[in-house]
Amino acid sequence: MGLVVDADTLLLDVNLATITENGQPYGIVRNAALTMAGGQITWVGQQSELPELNQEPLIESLKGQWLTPGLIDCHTHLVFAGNRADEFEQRLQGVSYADIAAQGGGIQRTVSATRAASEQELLQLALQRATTLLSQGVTCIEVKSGYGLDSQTELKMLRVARQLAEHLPIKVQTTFLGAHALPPEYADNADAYIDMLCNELLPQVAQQKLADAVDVFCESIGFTVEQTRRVFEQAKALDLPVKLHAEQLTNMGGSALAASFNALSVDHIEYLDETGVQAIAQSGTVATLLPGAFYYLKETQKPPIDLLRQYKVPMALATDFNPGSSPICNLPLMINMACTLFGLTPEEALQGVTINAAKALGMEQHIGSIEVGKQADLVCWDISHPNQLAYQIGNHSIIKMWQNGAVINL
Ligand code: DI6
Ligand code: FE
Repeated sequence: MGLVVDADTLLLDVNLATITENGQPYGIVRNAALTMAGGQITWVGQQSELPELNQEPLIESLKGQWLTPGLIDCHTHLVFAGNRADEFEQRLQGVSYADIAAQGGGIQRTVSATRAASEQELLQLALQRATTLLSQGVTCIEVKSGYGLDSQTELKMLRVARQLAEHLPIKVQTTFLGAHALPPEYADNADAYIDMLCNELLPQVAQQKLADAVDVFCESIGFTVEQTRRVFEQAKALDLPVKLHAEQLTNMGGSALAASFNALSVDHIEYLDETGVQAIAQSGTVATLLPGAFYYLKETQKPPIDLLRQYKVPMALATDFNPGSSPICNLPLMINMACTLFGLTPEEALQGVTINAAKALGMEQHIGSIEVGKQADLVCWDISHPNQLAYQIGNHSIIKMWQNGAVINL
């Protein structure tokens, strides 16, 4: 008796970049077939070895095209109002990002605009951005709060993020980033703001199930390691995983703290040193690289890629899409930038927006690779090899996409 596989859909004559460790670069399987049932992948392998199926599936030949897992943007701030093009002009004149923030620009500008916007307006803006990402092959996004900095607006942002998945065939993971900047109401009293976050806002966020994780901007122009620890302790008490904006502009030791809380990821990390890399290697924390912010801020300090490789830290890649340091709504561009700016290989970069991005969201059991048991979030590309996804900028054509096994109308 051979294996009988459950299948409502059968894809034939396809080349797969499975992004699994099957001994081939990119986890390639050529001349493959794939079956799905109930939104999950039920069989993957050489077409010549296709087993018996339990029903008549819908059959589709992909004519030798390439399939990858759906891309995952694991770090975005895509719910916000307004833009900061004038600050871009100032920065081109030589004013630094930190100076603009110190003068009341930067994040505060976006906070004012986001507080003033209605939930509907924010949703419309966020839907346009999420639709853009979806059209690039992105089937899952993470979205942070952090442009409200008061209870009302932080909750509004998280509700908007949650609503994206009701309107679009895209998965959304939300992250509470109340500790993104100090709001004007708490000027010069960061500890009191952290008290408010821990005692009032975070419990509401948890109770309303509005966040899947908690993040802090731990930085010279953000919050201290000690303040970060207090937020993380409350997140832990509420059973929420943590992640951290760490070591972006200076080496504060935030990554080591994050590791001690088994953080899902530490993000940016241009200034991370070997001790920090060792700490995150031990905790299994993902290093999320954000080449868009590096490029936009004209940073010259690169993240410690060789050390991350040496200690086998999984590297994820994301857009950090936000109106200040990375107004870039383009995940495929990050695949290229990670190679050109940071020296990742095209294979590492593709892992960064698939399996390692899934790990950075704690979702690697469900998405991020083409494997039996995972959700059928798939992209069929008009390419002749997966390395083309790193090589080419701006003209990737997508033939077809699936979210949970259902064809996405592009
Ligand atoms: N790091 C960043 O790169 C963004 N936030 C953060 O903590 C920048 C956000 C902004 O400038 O609006
Ligand atoms: Fe960010």
